[in-house]
Amino acid sequence: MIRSPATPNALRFLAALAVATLAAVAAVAAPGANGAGPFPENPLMAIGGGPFVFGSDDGESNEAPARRTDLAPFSITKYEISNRLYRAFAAETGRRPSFHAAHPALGLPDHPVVGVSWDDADAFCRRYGLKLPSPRQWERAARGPDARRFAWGNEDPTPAHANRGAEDCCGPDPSDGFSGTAPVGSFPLGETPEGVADLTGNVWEWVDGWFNPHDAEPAARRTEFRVLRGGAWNSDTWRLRTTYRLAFRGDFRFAANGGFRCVSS
Ligand SMILES: [Ca+2]
Repeated sequence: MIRSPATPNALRFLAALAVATLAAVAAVAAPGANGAGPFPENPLMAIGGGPFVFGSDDGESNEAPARRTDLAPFSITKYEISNRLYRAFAAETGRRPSFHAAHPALGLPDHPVVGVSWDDADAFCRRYGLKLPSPRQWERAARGPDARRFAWGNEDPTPAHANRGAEDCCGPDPSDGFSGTAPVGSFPLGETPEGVADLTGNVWEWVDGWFNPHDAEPAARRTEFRVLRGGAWNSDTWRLRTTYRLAFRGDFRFAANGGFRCVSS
């Protein structure tokens, strides 16, 4: 049994399982330019530096406090990492395939890889000269300098904005066209103004570091849990918010709704 400081979250994350039983290092783009990076099908998108609001006083207690902070420019993959890219990585390195690699729906090439541990995700990014996003980088990419509630703005998610779940926790909402993962980039209306897709919904995304209180600076203290962000295909509106944090054990690699993307900084 997985133990978590946020047991309801853990149960909801695990609930996804039941629903879903169903090269060489390349050149990395310098921050500031769109389109380059190691994956032609998943370009790095430039995210501006400067001040932004990190954290929230209107969410769970672990999202507080909201504070203005400065961040250097960086780049982030436009899409979640796909099964196609993860398969190539596993073939190159001999690393185990994702847990759901052979699943007839979850394992489709254009869908985001799911069934990967935090270490798997970290190793993937490093293989290509990238890293997992820091919590600040992920949150800045998702909410922008204007403290958006969702990747696209402050309006609640609609079936056209994101692959999200039912409001009656924690199943899928097929009205958005998908009862599980969707091919990455299926919701252009839900992209951020800087052109990053699926930061809200589709699959949760591992971020760098450990689960610590936001006001613990630095947040590098090792704990039992890693953190995922952004909500997934079975998340309600509350969990899709850009400041929501899902604590989970990093070695858990069986979830059908957890993946990742990478940054260059
Ligand atoms: Ca996502």
